[in-house]
Amino acid sequence: MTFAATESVPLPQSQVAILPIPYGATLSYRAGAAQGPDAILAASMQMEWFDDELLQDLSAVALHTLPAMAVELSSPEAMIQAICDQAQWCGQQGGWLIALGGEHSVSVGLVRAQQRLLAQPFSLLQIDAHADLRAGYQGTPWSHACVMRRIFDLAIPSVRVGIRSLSNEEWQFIREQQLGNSFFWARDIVLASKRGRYDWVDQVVDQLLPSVYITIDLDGLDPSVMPAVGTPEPGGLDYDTVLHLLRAVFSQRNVIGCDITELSPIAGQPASDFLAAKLVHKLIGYRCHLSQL
Ligand SMILES: [Mn+2]
Repeated sequence: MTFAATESVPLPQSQVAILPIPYGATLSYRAGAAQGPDAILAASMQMEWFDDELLQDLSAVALHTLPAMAVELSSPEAMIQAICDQAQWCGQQGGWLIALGGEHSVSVGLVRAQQRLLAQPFSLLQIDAHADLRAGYQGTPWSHACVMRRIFDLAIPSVRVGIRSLSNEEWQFIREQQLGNSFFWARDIVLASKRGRYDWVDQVVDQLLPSVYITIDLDGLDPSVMPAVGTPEPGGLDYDTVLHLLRAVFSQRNVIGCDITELSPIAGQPASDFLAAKLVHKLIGYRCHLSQL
């Protein structure tokens, strides 16, 4: 299956490459994220290519959909290494990647690949309900609950938006490392957005280096619009707030790649699958029409 059933142009000639990663081995609650990529690709077939906001026909974009990654079951670490190798290869071929998870731990491999590809430092923008800063979880340091701690270990500065769930251990770590300013808590953003205030968006962008990798854990959105996630948390972002933020980042920074993770489809409820596919659509449009390339 390819994104929106488009014919893949060769990777070196593509503007955007899509990498499905159907991996969900360390999930702790609703364990369906391995079905996420197929659900996004299936929903993508139903989307209009014309973007009503950019007023652009995205069918002109040169897309390459990579084959879904084989899931490495020997260990979570082996899977993350395989993802890193694949993303690095894709980058060396000239591909600009949107990866479709899969559980959120896939982002560690994707970010590590960017670090190998890029000579200069870059920031990470995390949209998520969870801090994901645990040192280890359920016996592994490579769990989805540790993804941002592993990225911290890579010395990549991160800005976190939509967070509303963390442990005392994580809070102590945030205090020790003085990471508090990098948190844009869901409760503040939701309230500001309801009042039509978006000054927090400028503050997010101000913290980002010129090059930015974006990781979207779909549970950053509110469960009323995105119920199909492994661990739904109340009090999340709405769809338009996420787009507002993404538009600002794409138009003011060089986005080097993105991932969308944790879609865990619910049978008979296609709205979440459609939201995730539409978000991929938006990322493609912003990349091709807003970016300072
Ligand atoms: Mn999360």
